[in-house]
Amino acid sequence: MKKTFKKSNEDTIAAVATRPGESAINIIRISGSRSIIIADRIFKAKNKKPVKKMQTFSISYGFVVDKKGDILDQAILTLMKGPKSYTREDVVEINCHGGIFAANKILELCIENGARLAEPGEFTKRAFLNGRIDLSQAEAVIEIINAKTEESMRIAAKNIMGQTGEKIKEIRSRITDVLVELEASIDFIEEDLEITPYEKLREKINKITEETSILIEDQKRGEIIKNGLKIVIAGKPNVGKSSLLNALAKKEKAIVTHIPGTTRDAIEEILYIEGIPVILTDTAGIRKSRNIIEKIGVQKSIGHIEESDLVIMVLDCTLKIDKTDLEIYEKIKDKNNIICLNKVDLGCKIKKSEIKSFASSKNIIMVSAKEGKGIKKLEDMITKAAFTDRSFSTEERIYVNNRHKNILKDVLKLLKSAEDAMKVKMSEEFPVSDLKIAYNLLGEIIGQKTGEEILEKIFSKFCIGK
Ligand SMILES: Nc1nc2c(ncn2[C@@H]2O[C@H](COP(=O)(O)OP(=O)(O)OP(=O)(O)O)[C@@H](O)[C@H]2O)c(=O)[nH]1
Ligand SMILES: [Mg+2]
Repeated sequence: MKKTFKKSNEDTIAAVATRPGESAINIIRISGSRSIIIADRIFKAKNKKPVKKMQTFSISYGFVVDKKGDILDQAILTLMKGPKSYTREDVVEINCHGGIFAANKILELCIENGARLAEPGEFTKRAFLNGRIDLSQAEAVIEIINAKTEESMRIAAKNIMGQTGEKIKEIRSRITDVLVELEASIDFIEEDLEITPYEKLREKINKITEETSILIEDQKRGEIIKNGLKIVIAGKPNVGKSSLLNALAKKEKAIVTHIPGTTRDAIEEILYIEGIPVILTDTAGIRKSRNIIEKIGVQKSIGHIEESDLVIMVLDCTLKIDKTDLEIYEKIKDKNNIICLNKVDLGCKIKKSEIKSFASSKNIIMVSAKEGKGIKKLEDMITKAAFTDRSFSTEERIYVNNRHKNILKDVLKLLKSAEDAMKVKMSEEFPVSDLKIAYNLLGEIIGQKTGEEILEKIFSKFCIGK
């Protein structure tokens, strides 16, 4: 056996791919040029056929044996020869009986016979390095493993099929089109043959900018679908915040009393509105208080507002708007917000126009948390506000991840810079340089010219055996 300390992509790797612990079966995965040789050393088929004689994508029943030839376990072996395998290398999977002992023992045998322990995500990394999938597809594999809702699983499944990669390639090829025209002009400059059609090219850049912006905008929705929409209910004491949480949650989660300052600590409830997970937080009513507990509660309320995706500010519509309301609005005005006039069952003293005099919010709604009036409308308003009015459907949308979004934001800046340069008719070298950088950056999304450090970071999030 070759003893090397440096891990190489040429090594044959092995890992237990199932979760250790009690289970019906466990799977040991081996990938690399030596996997068939190793399998033949540790597995004896009942029909005596060696693994190297097996057809690809066939299975064999037999026994795992140790060095002395003693049987360790009954097993089923699957052979998937490269390049038509997960990693594009020869892959052998051994299904053995459940429990920790058998699987670990078989893994040990693989190592003794020349395999090296796989690192987290190394099988998927090889699939990427060997060109079977692009980097965005590899990332989607983790997303499917981590998916907590059906909707987020569907998004990840589409990305595994390469949807993001396709879109990025399309944007890159549009950039190439513009680059070709610009570079052709540079070539002809000496001969004074052609004037660069900047107007036409700017239009093209604008179209690319638009598409890039949509991807960034939709990432926010994707994030919400994956991790839930964080909504905070805020307002003065006693306006009916806890009652509103209960009305939306359809249960008596928070304590409601007529005493202002009832809620001291933030109360969280997870619910689903049209299939979207919502993390709804009821907070302590905001007012100046001498009470130390209440003061801390108010501080917390402000913290929650800052972290939220959407704030529902509740007003008691039987009372006139006062200074505290205006101060609270100051804290939420830069947030996506809904202004909720509560207690309409008692008659409303506030006119919408009064609210519009200090708030720019277009989302103003009247409800009665106590009687459940207007709650359905409020739910509709929440989904519209969260998804900035664009119809909500995962079908035709592409959801990039956070890493992709940050790259796309840089691309957007470069596109703008290229467009600006063309606007003021700077020489072709300037937009060319911006567009080339943008083109290369986009490559990082699909894994072209992606540094080892970034790859490490991505694949380390995987579990061992994947
Ligand atoms: N008539 C009527 N009363 C309501 C409505 N919503 C809440 N209330 C009453 O208003 C009082 C305060 O309600 P809460 O939900 O505890 O108000 P809060 O904003 O959570 O108050 P704090 O926790 O003290 O900040 C209670 O007596 C509720 O029954 C409503 O829609 N109509
Ligand atoms: Mg309360």
